[in-house]
Amino acid sequence: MNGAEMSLNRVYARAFGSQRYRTPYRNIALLAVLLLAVYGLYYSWKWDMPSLFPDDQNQTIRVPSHERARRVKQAFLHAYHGYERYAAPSDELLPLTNDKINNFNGWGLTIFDSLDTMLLMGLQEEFDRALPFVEQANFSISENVYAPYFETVIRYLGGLLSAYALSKNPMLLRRADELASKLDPIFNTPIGMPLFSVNPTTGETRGPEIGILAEIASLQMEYSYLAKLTGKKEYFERADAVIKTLANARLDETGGMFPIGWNLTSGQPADYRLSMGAQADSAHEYLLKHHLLTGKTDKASLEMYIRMTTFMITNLLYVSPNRHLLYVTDTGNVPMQKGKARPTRIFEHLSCFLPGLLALGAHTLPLDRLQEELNIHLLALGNTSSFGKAGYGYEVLAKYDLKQLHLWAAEGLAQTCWLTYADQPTGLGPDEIVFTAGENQKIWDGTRWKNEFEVYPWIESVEKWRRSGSRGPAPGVADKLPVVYSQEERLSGKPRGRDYALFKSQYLLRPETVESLYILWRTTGNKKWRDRGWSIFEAIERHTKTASGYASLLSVDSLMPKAPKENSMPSYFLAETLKYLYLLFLDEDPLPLDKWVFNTEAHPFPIFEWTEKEREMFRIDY
Ligand code: DMJ
Repeated sequence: MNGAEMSLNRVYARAFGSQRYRTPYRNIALLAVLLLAVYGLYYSWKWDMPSLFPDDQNQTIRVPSHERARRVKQAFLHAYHGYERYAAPSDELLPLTNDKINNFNGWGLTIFDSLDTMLLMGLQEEFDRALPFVEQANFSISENVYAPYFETVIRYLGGLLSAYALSKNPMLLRRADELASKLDPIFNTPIGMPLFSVNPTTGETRGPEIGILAEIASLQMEYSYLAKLTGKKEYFERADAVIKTLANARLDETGGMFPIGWNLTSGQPADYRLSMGAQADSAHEYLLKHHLLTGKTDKASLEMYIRMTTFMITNLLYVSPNRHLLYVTDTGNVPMQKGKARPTRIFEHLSCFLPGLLALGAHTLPLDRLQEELNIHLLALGNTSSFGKAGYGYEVLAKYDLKQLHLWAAEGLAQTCWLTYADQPTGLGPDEIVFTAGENQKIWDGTRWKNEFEVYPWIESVEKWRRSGSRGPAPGVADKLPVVYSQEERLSGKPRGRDYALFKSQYLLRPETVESLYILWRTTGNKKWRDRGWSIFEAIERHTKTASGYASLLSVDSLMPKAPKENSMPSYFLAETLKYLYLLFLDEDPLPLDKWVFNTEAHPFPIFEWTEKEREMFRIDY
């Protein structure tokens, strides 16, 4: 008997008593342990039990990334084949009834929105089958029906341009050019800002005088890239008019931040509503992305991006009272009080693009050397007469390392976005939640949590944490375990412990959270973001799959007996959600972030620079 066997025997002897009983009990015990282990492994594989570890590290071992990417590709094929079979060339599939709907012009929206995902996934057959539909789409609609301009640009035009960039098929560029010229009457307004909708056949336009920020200021990427590809000055001018209008607006009432409502005649703000979510999101997104797309030459957009993020961090960012979840919120239509915007404490799924945007900015911009490298003076941005009330915010941030601060906000927000998924019995995130407010609101004073009493507690907290040299996670970004309420807790109507309540409980197959997980994975290399994306994908498979595609959910917190589905599969599920998930698990990176920029519908465009000739021809002054 060797030493190890002797000590094992000693353990058994202690556990099972005398020598007499040792052998039979030992064998039975060993067998039982073995059976239990096999059963446990099978059970957790079959039911995909949440890991004991916050980041589901066991899943990484179980499913390698190339297999994850393959499974996402299968999901795309399932959705697209269902669309092809029951709905093409209408706009979208109705995945519960195997029916179709024309909700965006009737030109085959899902085809246009899916082209570049097919190319990235290597689905040549599907792509080849799609091309004749793209070539034949007539880009016209019946009288008295109007194409919503914003959606048409980000989905159809963006899809065509991106598919062109990846395939170099000239038909795609020709169609993009044709579509943009048919939409052009939309700009027949006093200062060249787009109205809400246009009939591309008659050229008639429709829309109120007060435009919505996201809808009037999310075209710069598409039009600049189109100008680059076609050499047509008019496309450059469309983008430039938007940039100039935004840059020249008087924003003293909103602290330098763009509100949602805009007067399309004067080009000035028309209300006080501030948001990073619905009706505002992509306008904020295009500030950074247009700067990056044009090889960092559009400095006006960069300045606006720095101003926007400075305001957002100092006014719209909060932390929840008990779990210390970082979130970004909106304000109602009321003027700022004492220089501070009043929060609604609503946190939208749509805002979950923001962690990705902040991480992209921290990764690509010299945020810690703005003054030296870009001649951007933070204090000057805040102290001009146009944004008087923002002064204090800029003063606060001017002292700090902006790169660190943006990354901190990115990681904290991404964690909250992910937790809103992991907290639900379905593992899928609600469309809107509302956070607990009031006296319980906590701040971190460097050593402990205290009640909120300062205007900008968070920035101070992070800076104190940084100065303290702490090795632990910064306030608001430590990894947290999900809080899943039991059925009894939900039925009792008074569950506690999450720091928020569901406000709109649908899951609409939206991309924003997985988009941010993807950007965080690429920019930080931390595989926890990948693992969280995998949990989300598994939940999508488990709860939203139908015989012909994938369906939105009416509610993320009900499993009675199954999560209730809605008869809708938006095209952005194929264009964005599945594309970002696929890229998240791909080991090689086909779209390095210093060479490609995604439009707001996840259509990648290659970064370019204006030539001297183009600068002269287009009269580029940035
Ligand atoms: C997408 O169509 C785009 O990302 C848009 O900018 C807003 N959100 C939807 C999907 O949620």
